[in-house]
Parts: sequence; structure tokens; C-alpha cells
Amino acid sequence: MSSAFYVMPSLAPKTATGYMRFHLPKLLPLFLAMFVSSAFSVIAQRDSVGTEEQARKMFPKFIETSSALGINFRNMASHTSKKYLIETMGAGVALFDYDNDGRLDIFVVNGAPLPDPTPKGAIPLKTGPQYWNRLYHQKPDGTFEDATERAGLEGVGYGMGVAVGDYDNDGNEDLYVTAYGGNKLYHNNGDGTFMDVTEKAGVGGSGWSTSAAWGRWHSRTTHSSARSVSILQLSVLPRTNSFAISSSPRLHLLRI
Ligand SMILES: [Ca+2]
Ligand SMILES: [Ca+2]
Repeated sequence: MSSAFYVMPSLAPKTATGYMRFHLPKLLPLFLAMFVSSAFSVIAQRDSVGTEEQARKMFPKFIETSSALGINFRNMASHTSKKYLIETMGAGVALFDYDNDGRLDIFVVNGAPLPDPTPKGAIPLKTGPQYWNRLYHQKPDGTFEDATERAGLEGVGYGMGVAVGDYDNDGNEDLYVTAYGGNKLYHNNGDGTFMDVTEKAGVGGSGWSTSAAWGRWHSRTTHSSARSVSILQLSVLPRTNSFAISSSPRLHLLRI
């Protein structure tokens, strides 16, 4: 704010005391106005800061931190001139605590190389680390480390989706990964590694599976005891029957 106060030279006093006596009564309203204006300015700024803080809390912004936190993953869709349908599908991701340390870890599904053109009936296979599925273990400081090889979760085919569920109730989350050409069930061994138990469980499927889900659909009481038995079932959504959840393959793995 700028201001000016003028007096006629002939009326102006010649001493400092005289100046004070002459000007002070006239300057008081100006000083008062400046003080009030400054006070309102401070209050307005404080209220503005408070409003911005409230806005930040109500509408938080997200910052892309993947690389900074150690996650360097790129989905390899292997685009061809034929533009096959599987190239257009986004891959799945799972957030789960595979080592039970209280921190969420990340599993991401990856594709595989596709010949251009791809011969009819050919099953794509992962040919190198750039096509691997990836498991990222979260460390105590919030950053992630690649634990794929240690866990044995590189995968084999053109991956699509992933479903997390502790199918054997041993306290460790297991993984079911869908793909084009066959799916995989990985049992969590509880020591940072996983075991491919697909064949043993009989849930490999075939063709092209996209989504899968674990669900505890019902429980029943055994005839031999009063204990309630929960059944965790697995349903897979084949691309060829995308309008209904398939009942096959259905996995029944029972634990109390
Ligand atoms: Ca964890
Ligand atoms: Ca388990």
C-alpha cells in the first residue's frame, strides 16, 4: 500500500517537535488504516494457508514413485502386425503380503514374445528376463527389492491375470496365475519361495484364461465331528466363455 500526505509549505512547522504536533493528529487515521489493513492481510493469508491444507487433505495428489522405490517393470505385450487379441489385454497385478512381515508386496504378470505371424496353435513362452513375471518385496524403509528369482516366480507363458488366496490355510498366501496356453498354481512355502503345484492340483486348464478368483463360497459341518469346514474354491474365466464364470477347472482344497 502507498500513501502520501501533503501540507502547504508556508504552514509547515520548522522543528521536529513542531512537525510531530502538526502532523501526528492528521497521520493517526492513516496509521490506523494501515494497521487494520495489515491485520486483515495476515488473517487472509492464514485462512488461505488453512484452506490449502484442507484441500490437500480432501483431495490428495498421487506422485509417480515406481522407479524411486525400486520398481522397474515394463509389461511386454509383444505387439505384432497381426494385432492378436492377447496383445490388447492388460496384465494383472496382486498386492499381497507373501512373507507375512506386515508390509504389502507386489506381483506383476508379464507377456511373452510372439512370432509375427504366430503359427496357429503355437504357445508363447518366456525367453528371457524381460518377459518374466515379477515379485517385488517391500523392505522396512518402504522401498522394494526384486525377489522374483529367489521366489521362483518367473513364469513360463504369456501371462494374463493373478489371484491371491491361501488355499491350504497354512497362513501363507498362494498365487494362481492365468495365461494363454495354461495356468499355474504356486504354493507359498513360507520361506520366501513358491512351488509350482499345478499338475498335482489339476488346475492347469488350457486355451486362454483371463481372470481368476478365490472364494470361500460356503462351509459345512462334517459328519464325523461338529467342526465347520470351509472350502476355498477357484474359478477361472476363460476368454472363450467370457460371459459366465466357468465351473471348470474348479479346485476343492479343504482345511479346517
Ligand atoms: Ca511383505
Ligand atoms: Ca497357503
